[in-house]
Amino acid sequence: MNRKLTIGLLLLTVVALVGVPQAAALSSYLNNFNTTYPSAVGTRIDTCILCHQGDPRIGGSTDRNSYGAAFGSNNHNFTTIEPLDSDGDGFTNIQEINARTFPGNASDHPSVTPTPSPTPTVTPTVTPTVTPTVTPTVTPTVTPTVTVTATPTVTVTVTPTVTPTVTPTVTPTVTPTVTPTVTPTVTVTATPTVTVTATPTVTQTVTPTPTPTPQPTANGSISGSKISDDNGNGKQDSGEEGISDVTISLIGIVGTGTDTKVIRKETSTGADGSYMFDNLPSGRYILIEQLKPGYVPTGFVVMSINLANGENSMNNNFMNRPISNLFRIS
Ligand SMILES: [Ca+2]
Ligand SMILES: [Ca+2]
Ligand SMILES: [Ca+2]
Repeated sequence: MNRKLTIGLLLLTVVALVGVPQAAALSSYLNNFNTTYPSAVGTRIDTCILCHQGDPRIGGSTDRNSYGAAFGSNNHNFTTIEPLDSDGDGFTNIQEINARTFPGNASDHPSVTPTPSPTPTVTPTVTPTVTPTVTPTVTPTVTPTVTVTATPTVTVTVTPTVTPTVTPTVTPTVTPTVTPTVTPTVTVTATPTVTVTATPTVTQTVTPTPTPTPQPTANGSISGSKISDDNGNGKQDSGEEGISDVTISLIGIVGTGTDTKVIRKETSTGADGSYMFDNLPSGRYILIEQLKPGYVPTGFVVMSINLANGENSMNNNFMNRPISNLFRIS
């Protein structure tokens, strides 16, 4: 072996001792990234500048960018920093990884505005400790309390509210509206039309006929006798005869108003003692007898007679007793 080959081997050993640890550390994190996100293997973000300012393999800066810094401060756990937006470009780290953009470079981000997903990935560290203790204690206590309290409260409240509201509203509205409307319409229209038209037409045709009072002017008479009342009892008995040739005077007032006039007449009794005045109009008359010597009156000396139209007033007798038998006991 010559001297050049020996020096070459020494250089490779130095490079291996100095440069390899840095490159091995970087590739181990990148291998860890590729293990976590297998679909990203071989894409544009499967490179050192995912976490660093530059690519150290070509002389770039090894300083970590914002994503690499977050990775370092979270115990080198890619899953933990998925919900973070390390470069502040509006997209979470996992969104950028899925879109193959660099989560540590704000100028490189997905072209389409993503739908912001609310913090789903914070849960993984919290979930395993919370879930097992909550679930078993909640389930048994909830089920029995729901079943028991639901049944009694529903049955009790339905029954009392339905019964009282139905009964009072139906009964009062039906009864009053039916009864008053039927009765008055039938009774009123029948009675007045029959009774009114019959009465006035019958009564109006009666016309009184005036009866003219005729004025007959028939004459009447006044007659009588002068009787010899021998026993003086004032009436004519059998055997008592009339007294002849005695004057009977008549004075009458007849007519009315300006036609009033006085009638004066005289006559003498006949052989049987009778007398008569005829052709006398109606009026008020006075009869006066003339006493014959030897006689005294046993009745009226003067008679007053109201003679009606055409009346014949008879038996106007004058009773005279002879003085010769005045003291004889009859
Ligand atoms: Ca971002
Ligand atoms: Ca970015
Ligand atoms: Ca006599």
